[in-house]
Amino acid sequence: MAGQTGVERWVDEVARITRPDRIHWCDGSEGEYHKLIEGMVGDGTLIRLNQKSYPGCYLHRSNPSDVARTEHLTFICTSRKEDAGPTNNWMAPKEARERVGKLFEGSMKGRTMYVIPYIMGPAGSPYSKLGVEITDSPYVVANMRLMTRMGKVALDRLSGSNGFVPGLHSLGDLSPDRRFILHFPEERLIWSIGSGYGGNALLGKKCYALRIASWMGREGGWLAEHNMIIGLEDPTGQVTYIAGAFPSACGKTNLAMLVSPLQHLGYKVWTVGDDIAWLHVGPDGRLRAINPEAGFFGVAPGTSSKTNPNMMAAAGRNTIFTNVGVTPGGEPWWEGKDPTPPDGLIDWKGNRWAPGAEKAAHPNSRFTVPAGQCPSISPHWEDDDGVPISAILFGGRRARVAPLVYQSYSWQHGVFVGAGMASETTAAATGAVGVTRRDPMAMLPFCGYNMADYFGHWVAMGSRMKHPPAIFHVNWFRKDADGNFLWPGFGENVRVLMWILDRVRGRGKAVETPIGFVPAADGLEMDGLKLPAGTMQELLSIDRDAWSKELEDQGKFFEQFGDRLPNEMRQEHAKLAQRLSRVRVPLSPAETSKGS
Ligand code: GTP
Ligand code: SPV
Ligand code: MN
Repeated sequence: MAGQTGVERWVDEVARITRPDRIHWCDGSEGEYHKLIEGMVGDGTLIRLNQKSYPGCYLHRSNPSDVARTEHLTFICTSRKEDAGPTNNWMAPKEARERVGKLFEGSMKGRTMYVIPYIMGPAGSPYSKLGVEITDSPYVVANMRLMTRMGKVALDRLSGSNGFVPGLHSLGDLSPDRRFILHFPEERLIWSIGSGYGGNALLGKKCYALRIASWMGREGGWLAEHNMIIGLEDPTGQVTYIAGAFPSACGKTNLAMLVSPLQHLGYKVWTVGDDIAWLHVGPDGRLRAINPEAGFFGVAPGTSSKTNPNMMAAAGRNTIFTNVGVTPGGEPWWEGKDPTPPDGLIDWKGNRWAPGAEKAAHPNSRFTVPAGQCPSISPHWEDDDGVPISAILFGGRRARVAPLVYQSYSWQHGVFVGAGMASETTAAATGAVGVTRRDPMAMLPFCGYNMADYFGHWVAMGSRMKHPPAIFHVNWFRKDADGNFLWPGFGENVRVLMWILDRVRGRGKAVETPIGFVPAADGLEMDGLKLPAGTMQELLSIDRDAWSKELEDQGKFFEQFGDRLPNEMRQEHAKLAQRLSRVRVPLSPAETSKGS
């Protein structure tokens, strides 16, 4: 009962400060959800979509200044600044409580305060964790119901334990000047005010499952990662599990739901998770992954029945769409859904859309979908012990430099590959789009502690495992001189997954290069895919001079950590420099081999 009392005490304390008109404890029932939805349809927070073609689907238009994560307003509040590290914004806990505490005073006046008990992870899993979010946004409640196991199921588990992470959220006045997303990892506490947007407001997701959990994982010997998780089935029916870290809007969801064009050869992808993985060393000495979430908060633009038919099927019912356009027939619409925009389209702000510069859907428009609705959902996605991971992928958007795929030489080298990765920024966070930045392990915005210590933790995890996963880097986004993608991507990525599977099994044709093993010119299965002459060579080529520049950028990035950077990262950086210095030709190696 201690936990229950703990929650009640905290709820009372928050209510005294925020002064809501009413307090509602969420039970997570269907009836509660429908009442919430009806309330939001009534006050215009939601728009009912066409219930014939999109049963149970609604559209939410957010405040136009609140459409993405705001990284510059996101803080790690540790007592010592060094523990947050140079890549995080830091605020002293005392200052944070005073400054932001003021903004919560009376912030829920006239509103209902919702108390959301929730579980991150399958209800019976030893790896799952509890949270309680307090919010004054019914939109947040509805989304939390889709994204987590919420309500009674969590409350029941809570009464048997006292460990839960409290997260306080209020919409405040939605002003970006009074918006703060604060994490107190030492106290396991989250405060968020001034935004209703996904990653800022659904506190179970990035705030808990990544920033707070990464801190917990470092203390407890496990990892909380920005990862999709898939099972790749081979012709014998054996399934090999792969985790993949790509930055926001860089292809995790799409890879997780890949429809294989090689099903006739017996290869198929099963979805376990699309955004977050908690990774523990299991009793078998293998890395085991659970997906702490229960739904997908996916990027709408670019999603179509061609690129991601599984998501199109999943998001056809019981889905909340945020900031997409709407057709006169009441169906959601976004760029890339079909080739031509329908007549009479209304844009994401509710205005009549006309062809021109303005997009009908915001580039970071999203859908919130129950994971169980995905046709490719793995029968093991809710396994209490998680799934055993055989390979980890790091990847990003790189128009140049990074080849389609390469394999690291070892766990330690693989950690360096992840630590040194970079990607072009996307609309998932406010700010410039398309700027290349270092984004180690796709965790730059999500690591709740000093990233130097994080790299050290990754190195240490390797020695805890009897069979550490093989580590790869992938890049679906390499472009030609005219700015066109060289690789068709989406379903065709299964060809790369097949090579990865072969490599994990000690097979697969590869060439040793300074950066790692790259597929031989004829190393990938190309049945049914014809690329223009020279394209595969270009996709697999390593440009010595570009990599020398990359090495220099990585060095600069690592420098900011000073003495705290683990020696292993310095060693790997030096080894890469050495291997590169031995290359005599500017391009290696694929340009010399005649492709098939
Ligand atoms: P978050 O939810 O922000 O963490 O993103 P994510 O990593 O799950 O990205 P997602 O799969 O939603 O993809 C983001 C965008 O990239 C979408 O517009 C996709 O259509 C596009 N995309 C995904 N995979 C590929 C690919 O293989 N090739 C190309 N060209 N585009 C892709
Ligand atoms: C991301 O930005 O990486 C997302 C969306 O997955 S959000 O949950 O809003 O952070
Ligand atoms: Mn994400």
